[in-house]
This record gives sequence, C-alpha cells and structure tokens, in this order.
Amino acid sequence: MTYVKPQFRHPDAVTNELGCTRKDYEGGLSTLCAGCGHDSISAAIIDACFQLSIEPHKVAKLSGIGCSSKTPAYFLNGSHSFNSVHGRMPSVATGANLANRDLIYIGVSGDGDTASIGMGQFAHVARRNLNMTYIVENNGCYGLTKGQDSATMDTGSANKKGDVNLYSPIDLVRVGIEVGATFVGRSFSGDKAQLVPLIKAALSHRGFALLDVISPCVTFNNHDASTKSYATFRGSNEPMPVDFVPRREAITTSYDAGKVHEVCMHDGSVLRLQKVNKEYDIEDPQSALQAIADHAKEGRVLTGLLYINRDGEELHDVLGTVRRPLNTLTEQELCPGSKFLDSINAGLR
Ligand SMILES: Cc1ncc(C[n+]2csc(CCOP(=O)(O)OP(=O)(O)O)c2C)c(N)n1
Ligand code: SF4
Repeated sequence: MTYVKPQFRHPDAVTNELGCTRKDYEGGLSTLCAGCGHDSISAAIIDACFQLSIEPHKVAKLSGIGCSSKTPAYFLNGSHSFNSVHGRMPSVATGANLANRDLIYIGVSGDGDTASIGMGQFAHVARRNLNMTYIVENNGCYGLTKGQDSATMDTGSANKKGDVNLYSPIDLVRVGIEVGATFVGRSFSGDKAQLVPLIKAALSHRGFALLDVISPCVTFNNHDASTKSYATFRGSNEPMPVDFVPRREAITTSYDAGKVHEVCMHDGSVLRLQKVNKEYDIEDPQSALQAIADHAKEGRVLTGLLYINRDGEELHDVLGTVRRPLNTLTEQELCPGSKFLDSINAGLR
C-alpha cells in the first residue's frame, strides 16, 4: 500500500477565484478506517474552503487527541497546524487567536475530546466568543482507544460488545447555546448538501461557531443498537436544508418566500434556511433550546443552523485589543516605557 498521493491534476479541473483547484486544499492521505465519518467531514471542509476561495496559508488548524483530532493532517496542506493535548485545543486556539487575529481558525475535536476531558475548556472558549469554527466529530465513542462510550452516547444505546449506556447524554449544541456560543449548528457527516454550506457560514461568522457533526465510527459504533450509526441516524434526523450565498453573488430568492428564512452574515454573505415542520426563532436561545428539546422528545435529532447571535462581541472586541495582530507589533510598540509603567503602578497604590 502506498501513502503518497498522486500529484496529477486534470488540465480542465475547476478553479476558484484564486486560480486554485480543489486539490490545492487537500491534505495527506487518510489513515482512518475506510468509511469513517470523519473523512467525509474533512472532504466537506476542503469543499467549503475551496468554494470560499480561502488562501490556505491564512488558516490555522487546531485539534486535540483522537481519530477526529488526526484529521487536520488530511485537509489544507498549506495551512498552519497544531495538534495539541487531549481536550486542550481551546486554550491553544485562544492563545494563537490573541496573537494573530488575522488568521481563520478551524478547531477539530471529538466528542471524547470535547465532552469529557475538554468540557471545561470548551465551555470557556464558547463563553469568550473566540472568533473560530469549532467542529466536533461526534461518534458517541472514543474511537482511537477502541470504542469506549463517550459522554454524548444516548441512554440505552449499546456499544459493540453489547454493553448498554445507563447515563444521560450531554447534548453539545444545548451546552453551546447555554454557555454563549454565537453560532450553533448540527449536521451529519453523510449529508454534504447540508454540511458544506453550514461550514461556509460558520467560517463567515464573526465569533464562536460550533458545529456538532454526527460522524459514525464504522469500527466500534455502527451497529443496530447504536443511535450514532449511519442507519439509525438517517432514520431519526430532521434536517433543515441550508444554502450559503457568498457576498459576491447577486442574492436572489429561489425558494417559496413563506418557507425560507435568510440570515445575513457579517461579511454580507447570506445563509438561507428552509424551515423544518415546526418553525422557531433561531435568534432566540430559549426558542432554539425548546425546539431541540421538542424534537429530542419525539426521538428526532434536529440538524441545520439551530441558533445564531449576530450581535455578540468577539473576544478581541471585549478586550479592546488593537486592530493590528499582536505578533506584528514591535518591541517599542509593545513596551509603554518606564514613565507610563510608573503611572500605572502609582494608580494601584
Ligand atoms: C490526557 C489524556 N488522557 C487520555 C488519553 C487517551 N485518549 C486518547 S484519544 C481518547 C478519546 C478520543 O475520543 P474522541 O475525542 O471522541 O475521538 P475519536 O477517536 O472518537 O474521533 C482518549 C481517552 C490521552 N491521549 N491523553
Ligand atoms: S476507529 Fe472509528 S473513529 Fe477511529 S478511524 Fe476507525 S472508524 Fe473512524
């Protein structure tokens, strides 16, 4: 078996506004199990960045530990990357973002990495509204360490050995809304039509964008007794179709006006949502939480953009940092001088 990707490019390959082909957004060859949902999410990230004509070197990919956290190696070869410690990606992302606000931050985590060891870090990075896209590749288990139940595993769902989970699951989208995430979506690795526009919208959002993506683990959690298998999830999913319109394109309404909700992003791009059967206000956190809970009561998982707050101040606004990235400031600009420091010290006495 070879681990070298062929470099051949089709001469007629479609290019984006930068003149790049989709191949320019790929990464190394995946070593995940064939059919793993995580690979589909990497493909969706590649599509989203290619379609948005993002310059790969303007992206910083960050992750924790897990099969999911390995995936930044499989997309955007030309980007900055940091594979951190289990559950600690948020603090690394916070430090990097504060030092250089001009990069686009994509964090990739697993349900084990986020909902157990990294739960505290996750809550605080969301609460601080750090400007980043945070993707949880949620398979209900710890894939890398051979399939133990994670905290997002549903009560009554069984693992491969047949052990039934007795505990209540943590629903990360509900936690995200409660702690202050300003963009919260859920999708399914197998639903590219919904996932790609959601990632594009998350990348265009100014603030903390959480995407909880159900991503079946074909090796340890893809059997009939699991609620996160391909078959079970397809049956219980209530998808809210989404369509992302970049700001450069003329915005036209192609849907039945009564059934479409348009969300204008900060950069002028538009996210079009086609409503699910029960309408609710996606800009009202209580309304969003109620809709998610109502669907869960009926045994259905609501997917799509579930909540957005377009007026939240991101961390740099709250801290009042200078517009120029801190890592470009000179020592002279960073050091206020002894006179100024003396006056600060005097004010503290
Ligand atoms: C501090 C620490 N504790 C435990 C581990 C062992 N460990 C590695 S990955 C992992 C869980 C991975 O699960 P998840 O984040 O859901 O990712 P998946 O592999 O399912 O994609 C654990 C417990 C570790 N690497 N570091
Ligand atoms: S063990 Fe599961 S999560 Fe890990 S690569 Fe294989 S299928 Fe994916």
